[in-house]
Amino acid sequence: MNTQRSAELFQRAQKSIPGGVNSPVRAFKSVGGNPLFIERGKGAWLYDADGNAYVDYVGSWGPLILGHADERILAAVREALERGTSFGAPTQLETTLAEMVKEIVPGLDLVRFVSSGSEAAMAALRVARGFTGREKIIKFAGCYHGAVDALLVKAGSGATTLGVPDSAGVTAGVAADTLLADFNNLAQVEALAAQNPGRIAAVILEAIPGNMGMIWPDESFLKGLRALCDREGIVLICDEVMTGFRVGLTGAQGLLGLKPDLSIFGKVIGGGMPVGAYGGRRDIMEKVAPLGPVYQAGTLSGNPVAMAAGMATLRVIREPGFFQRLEAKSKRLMDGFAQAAKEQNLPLQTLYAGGMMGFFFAQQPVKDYTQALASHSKRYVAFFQAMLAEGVYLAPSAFEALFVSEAHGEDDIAKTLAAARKAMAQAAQVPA
Ligand code: KE4
Repeated sequence: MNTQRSAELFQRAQKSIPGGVNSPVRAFKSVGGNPLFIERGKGAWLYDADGNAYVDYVGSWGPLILGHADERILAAVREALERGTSFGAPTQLETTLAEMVKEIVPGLDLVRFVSSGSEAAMAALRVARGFTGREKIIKFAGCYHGAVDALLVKAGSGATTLGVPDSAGVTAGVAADTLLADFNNLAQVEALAAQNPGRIAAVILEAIPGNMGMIWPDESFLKGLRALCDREGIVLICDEVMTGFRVGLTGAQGLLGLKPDLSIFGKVIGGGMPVGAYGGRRDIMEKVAPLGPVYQAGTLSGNPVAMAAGMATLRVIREPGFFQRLEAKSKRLMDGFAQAAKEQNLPLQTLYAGGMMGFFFAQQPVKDYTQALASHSKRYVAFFQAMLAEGVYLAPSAFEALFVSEAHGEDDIAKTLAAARKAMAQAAQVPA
């Protein structure tokens, strides 16, 4: 596959942008080779600067649940654009999208829009600290909640991909207030709570992590977290930036019966435009300025064009049958990957929920960060490169999730599974 033009564009980009990318995971560092420069996308397909075409399972890291350049979203954005791009004043669109989100996700009394998932995570932590008057927070190794100082401690996604789960520049003072536990390990959380009585403001988690690969929570773990937070007066924050409106219409919390105090969202609710959101219990959210003493603000928060893209997306995905059809595609794909691995005698663990998928080259199901890191990431790299050569674009990291869209059709899935059979043979060449 000729990728000369991408290589030239990458050289040029590196002269002006750190690493030539505006987000580290895009740099292909852990999978080798140069990142592809994308010219355009349509439906399930991406087209790079050399004219190569790929069936896309990154979907801009989750937002594009309807596929690239969906006509319904483009029409909504064009209509909004005609009226102006931004006002820095309230618009009806923001209220309508907030009402749509509240209608879909139970327990959201108030919602505030921001421009990214990181911003939403930062704000949710600040509100939890302002509400409780406490300073410490608990996060889980391998969970990623955005590029937020307090949360870049044993973080997943690009931080793990690049092997820098604890970022430079995060001060000891900030990190000292971030307590760490292993995902699916309730005993560790109980011990942290016992060692820090009355000092923990919040527990934050991805209820179905997708940033150390995709991992399934133990039911007892989530139930135990909820009970512990009730008992200790700790704010339970569910990070649904990736899983919200993705693993099912009501996200991981709806799928798993979790009732968080605050939730954060992003990705799908922006339909590919910059949107994040945080919201939840009224008594907590009423601490947010201008109602209360917790300050949070943003020039482009609730941007009307972004709101229009989000509304157009939610109008489609809330229709009956949408997630059944989407999950059937995920099942076809993961079952096909498992079958292809079996033909090569390769141990493969697969997971899917709604339009989100994950797989590990591992003997046993992966339940936490340590086990994720122990999976055979070199086999992932071989598989990734072989799939790319076959025109299938997977996440350029073993520590991410994959996303299917409404636009992925039977032919796209058949092409993907044919490529997977070849790519598994390549992965099998990598010694155990
Ligand atoms: P953003 O600031 O990137 O919009 O959202 C941060 C975030 C928060 N919470 C979860 C669960 C997330 O997955 C993310 C962002 N996800 C990564 C990919 N796993 C975004 C890709 C990137 O960093 O370039």
